Amino acid sequence: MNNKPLVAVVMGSSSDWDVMRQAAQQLKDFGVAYDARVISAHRSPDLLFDYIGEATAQGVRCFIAGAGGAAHLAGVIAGKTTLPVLGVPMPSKHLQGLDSLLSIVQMPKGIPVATFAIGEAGAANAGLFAVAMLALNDDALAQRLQAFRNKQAEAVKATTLPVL
Ligand code: RP5
Repeated sequence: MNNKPLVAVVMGSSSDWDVMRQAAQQLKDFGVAYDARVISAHRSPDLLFDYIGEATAQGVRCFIAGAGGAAHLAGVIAGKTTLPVLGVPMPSKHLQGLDSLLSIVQMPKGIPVATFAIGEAGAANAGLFAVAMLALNDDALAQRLQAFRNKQAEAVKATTLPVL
């Protein structure tokens, strides 16, 4: 990992890491430098605002934000930067992440957050979506992304079902 991250991966709690590591893993697998942090919008709002400024000054191209419950992290980041914000709803104890999903997806008009699926699939896809955005200006990355897609297609093609 070089020290010039292109993607900031932020989550509201260390309890989110088990899910959010899927986003980081995709970025790592594609060789995209990232910075992963625990910063809470409600427990540490000043730290969040400072970090958004620092990360932007360092040249990050987008934020991936994972949070659960009344999940305002992605929306607050989106309100503070014009960089793309990719929101990942965390599974939650009482509502299984439906609260997180609605909190992230229902952004009022004017401040968009691109919202992904609840949990691990959403985190991984947010990482892949960040890769796709960066690949618009990086031919080598675009080729790696295409190869990744080809591999999935080949796996489907090679799938056989048990004979009854
Ligand atoms: C949110 O509250 C976090 O994003 C996390 O998903 C949820 C629970 O946090 P902890 O109580 O586990 O720290 O802010």
